[in-house]
Order: sequence, then structure tokens, then C-alpha cells
Amino acid sequence: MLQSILKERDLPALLSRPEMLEILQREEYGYLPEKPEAISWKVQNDCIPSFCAGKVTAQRVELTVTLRGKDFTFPFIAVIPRGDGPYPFFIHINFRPDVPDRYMPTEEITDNGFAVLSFCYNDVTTDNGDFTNGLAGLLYPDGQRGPTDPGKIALWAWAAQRVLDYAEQEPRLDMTRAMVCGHSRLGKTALFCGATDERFFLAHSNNSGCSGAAVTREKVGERVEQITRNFPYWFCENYKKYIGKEAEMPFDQHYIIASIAPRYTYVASALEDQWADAASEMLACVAASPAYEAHGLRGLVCEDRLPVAGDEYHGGSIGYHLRPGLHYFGREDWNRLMRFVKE
Ligand code: GTR
Repeated sequence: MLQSILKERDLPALLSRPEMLEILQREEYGYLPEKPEAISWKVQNDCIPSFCAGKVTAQRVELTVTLRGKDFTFPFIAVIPRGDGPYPFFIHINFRPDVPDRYMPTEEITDNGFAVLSFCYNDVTTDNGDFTNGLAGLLYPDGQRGPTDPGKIALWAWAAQRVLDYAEQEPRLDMTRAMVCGHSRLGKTALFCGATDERFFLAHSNNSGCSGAAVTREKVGERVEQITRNFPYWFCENYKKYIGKEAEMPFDQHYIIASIAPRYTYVASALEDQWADAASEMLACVAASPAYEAHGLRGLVCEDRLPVAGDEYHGGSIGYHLRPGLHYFGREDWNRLMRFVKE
């Protein structure tokens, strides 16, 4: 059944990872900036005194990167279980700087044996069309972008990769188990981040929908037209070419998941999130699976039907669940994700 639905959607065939990343960057997200010339940090220990009853350490880190001769600083918070580790860890690209946060049940995460490093995307560069502030200001002093220059999603993803640079020298973090996660626009960001940086062991997209985990062709809810009208600055300028012309796109969103292979991908959908379109999110996982099979792995291992609430597929290298409820990144999503990682 799933293969016949996919046939109707008529998706472009998978290509090699470099070819898919090239197309995704040129046509959709813009090219990821190069690595910074320098990176340094200032650490404030015990930034949330007595946090989690002393079971963790919480540090506030101010990370300074030098790019194209200019400096830019943004903060993140690293919460690590007490002990030597090394602990598997999430880099959570969040909407708010708060720890804990309604999208991040920190104590539950660390009780499960994971560390979590989180930052607020607006502290990297604002979620609007202003390309003169924060990291964007280093790249676009006059605020003007060319057709393939990175949009905000690529810039937030780049920042998460810099948090990973920091993690590399923290012996309590297990670099073989580095994971990136985010919700909605930041789920799109987490996928792009994981796809473009092979140091990540897993990328998690929570309810990312259009231009994230969901296949675009025949998608319901949000489409290229709405997303580029409301949020043109998330993408490169080239993406607008495909308004109403989705069938002509030389890519679809299964490319972003396939670019994470052979590393793990986790896609979480929500039943009442029709704007994101759970069926199209699951179909992208199915369509990306041959990229895993090419490595001798299984992609999404699932029933041969569209998802229903309560489905959880943890048998392959692509994990998936569809939970009841609204567009949200909650405990249930985290718990299912953490179970997938532990299994
Ligand atoms: C919506 C947008 C979606 C999704 C969401 C979010 O307004 O249409 O693509 O990303 O925002 O980030 O909360």
C-alpha cells in the first residue's frame, strides 16, 4: 500500500549523499557557512544551583565564534548527569533559553542517563527577515542575500554544530552518541543540521512538517506557497521558484532523511497536527529507507499502511511515532525518542 501511494507522489530518485546535500542547499536551505576561523568559550559553573537535587551539573557557556574576521557570541546551557560519563547527549535547538522548559523535561532526560545542551534560536539570529543581527550580521553586513545564500534554518543549524565543537572537548560527553533535536521549524533545523554534519549519531525532527520531514509532493496542510510567503527568511531565495511547482522540484524531503543515513533519524508526528501532515512525514521515512538499505541497514520498519495514533516504529535505523494530540514537543515525544536510542 505504501509503495503504491509513493508511486503516485512520483518523488525524484535518491542520489548520492553529496549530490542530495548539494541540491538541498542550492534550492532550499542555502549553503551552510564554512567552519569558523576560531572558537572559544567562557563557562559559568553551577548556573542553576541545586538543579535536579544535585544529580546534575548545570553550566552556562558563552560560545564565541570568529567567522570572516568578525566575532559573534551566543549562550547555551549544558546539563550533564553528575559523574564521569561519558554520557550520550542531545543538542536541543529550542524556542526559549529556559532550562527546564515546556519543550524540554530536563530532569527526566538526565534521569535517563542523557546530557542535554540547549540554546535559544533567537540568540543566534532572530526569527524574522532581518539578516543584519547575530550570526546573520557576520555574513550579510548589508542584510542582502543572493539566491543560494543560507536562510535562518541553515544558520541555526550551523550554531548547533558549533555547540558540538564545544562538546568535543568535554570528556563527560560521548561523542559517539551526539544527537540533535528540535520541534517544528527547529525540527527542520535539526534534520538539516544532522544531514550536513556526520559527527551526529542521530537527528530528531519533532512535528517538522513542510520543508522538514514531510514529503512535499501531494502534501496536505502547509505547502511551499504558504511557507515561503510567511517565512521566506527560513530558506534561500531560490526556494520561492517552486511555489505551485512542487512537481518540478529536483528534490523532495526524503533527501534530507536519506542524507542522514547510515546514521539514525527519528521522526515524530502528532495526530492533530494536520498542518505538518503525519502521513507525509511517515512517507518521507519510507522513501528515504533505500538509502539505509544501501548500507545493509533497515530504514523504517513499519506496517504497510498510513500511520494511526499510537503507532511507534523502533525496529530500524529510522524511528517514527505518531502520538495523539497537538503540535507540541512534550514528555511523551522525549520518552519515546529516548527509548529508541536505548533499544
Ligand atoms: C508554523 C509553520 C510550520 C512550523 C511551525 C513552527 O507556523 O507554518 O512550518 O514550522 O510554524 O515552527 O511552530
